Amino acid sequence: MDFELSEELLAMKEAARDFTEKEILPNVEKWDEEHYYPLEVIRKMAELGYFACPIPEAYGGLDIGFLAQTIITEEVARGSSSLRVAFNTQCLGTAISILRHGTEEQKQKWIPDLISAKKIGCFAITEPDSGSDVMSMKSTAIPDGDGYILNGCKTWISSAAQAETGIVYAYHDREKGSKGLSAFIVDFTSDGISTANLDKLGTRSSPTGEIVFEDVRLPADALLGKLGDGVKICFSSLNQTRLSCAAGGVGLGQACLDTAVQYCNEREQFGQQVGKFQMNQELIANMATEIEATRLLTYRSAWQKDQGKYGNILETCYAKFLAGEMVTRCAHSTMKILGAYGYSTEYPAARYYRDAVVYQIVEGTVNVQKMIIAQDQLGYRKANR
Ligand code: GRA
Repeated sequence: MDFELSEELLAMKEAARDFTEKEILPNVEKWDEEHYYPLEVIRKMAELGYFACPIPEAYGGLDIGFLAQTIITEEVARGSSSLRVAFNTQCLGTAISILRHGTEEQKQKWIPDLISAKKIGCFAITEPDSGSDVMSMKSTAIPDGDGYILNGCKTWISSAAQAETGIVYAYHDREKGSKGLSAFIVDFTSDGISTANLDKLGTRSSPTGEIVFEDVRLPADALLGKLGDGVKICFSSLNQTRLSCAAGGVGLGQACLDTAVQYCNEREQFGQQVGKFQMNQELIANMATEIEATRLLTYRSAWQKDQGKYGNILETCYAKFLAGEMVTRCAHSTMKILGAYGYSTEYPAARYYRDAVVYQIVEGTVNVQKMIIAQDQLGYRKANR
C-alpha cells in the first residue's frame, strides 16, 4: 500500500493548480454572475489533455489513467465547480462509454472529437418524470428500416443546448423491461432536436438544459453496444461520472477550507484573530478531516478503475456520497466563519455555498448512494458488477 502520489502525478497536480490560478480564478466570479460558459477555457483544458487521461493513444488520448484525471478534476473544481462538469460531458459520461462499448468505427469517429472538445458532448438519462428512477424513462428509439426513430424529452442535461453529440438512453422495446433499454450516440445536428437552457441556483458557468427529440431519425450505427445493452451502459457510465463528482466535491471543499483559513488568519474580533476561537477551530478541524477522508476514498476509486475495475460501484458510491455531504458541510462552515462577508459577493463563499448543494443531487442523489451502499451491506443486492 502506497499513499504517496508519484512524481508525475504531483507535477500534474501542480500544473493543474497553476492553470486554475491563471486561467480560471481571475474570471470565475464574472462568469458565474453572467452565467457564462467559458468554452474557450474548456478548449484550453482539452488542449492540455485534461479530458484525455484515461483514453488510449490510438484515439487521441494520453493513456495516463483515471487517477491522473481525478487529481486534475479536483484542482479545476477548486477554482470553478462549474468547469468540473466538462470532465463528464467530454470524457467520463461519453468517450469512456464509447471506448468500452463502441465499435472500432464509433471509437474513431467520436472519441478524438470529444476529448479534444472539438465537439461538445452530453449524456442524456434524466427525464421530467424520471430522475432517481432511471428505469421509468419514457423515451423511445423504435427500430425503423435500417435505423431508429427517437422520441422523448430529457431534462437537467449538462451542456444540452451546446452539445454537438450525446449518448441518449431510450427504450427500443418497452415490453422487454430492462432488456428493452438501449444506448445511442446521437448527432445533435440531426433534424427534430430542440433544446432550451434551464436556470439554476449554482454551477452557473456550466449550462444545463432540456432536450426534446421529435421523430429524430437515427442511423443504424448510432446504436452503442447491442440492442438491450442500455442498462449496462447507463449504470456503468454513472459509475464513472460519479468519480468526477467526488473529485469535484473534494476540490470545492478544499476551496471552502482555504477561504476559511485565510479569513481566520486575517479577521480580528475581540482583540484576536478569529481563528483563535475554539468554535471556529472545530469547524476547521472537521472540514480538513472530512476533505482528506473523501480525497482518499476518491483516489482509491480512481486507482481501482486504473486496475481495470470499472465495476467498483460500491467504492465509488462511498466517495460520491461522502463528497456530497462533506462539501455542503464545508460550504456551510465557511459561511459561518465569514459571517456577513460569506453572504456577500465580496468573497467566493457565497458561490461555494450555491455550488456545493448540487453534489447532493447530481449523478445519483445522496439517498441513491446510501441506498446502493446499504443494500450491499445488508446483502440484498451486491453493488459491484
Ligand atoms: O434484473 P433486471 O433485468 O431487471 O435488471 C436490473 C439490474 O440487474 C436493472 O438494471 C440492471 N443493472 C445493471 N446491469 C448491468 C443495474 N445495475 C447494473 C449494472 N451496473 N450493470 C435495474 O436495476 P435495479 O438495481 O433493479 O434498478 P432500480 O432499483 O430500478 O434502481 C437502482 C438505482 C436507484 C440505484 C438506479 O436507478 C440509480 O442509480 N439511480 C440514480 C440515477 C442517476 O444517478 N442519475 C444521474 C443522472 S446524470 C446527471 O446527474 C448529470 C449531471 C452532470 C454532472 O454534473 O456531472
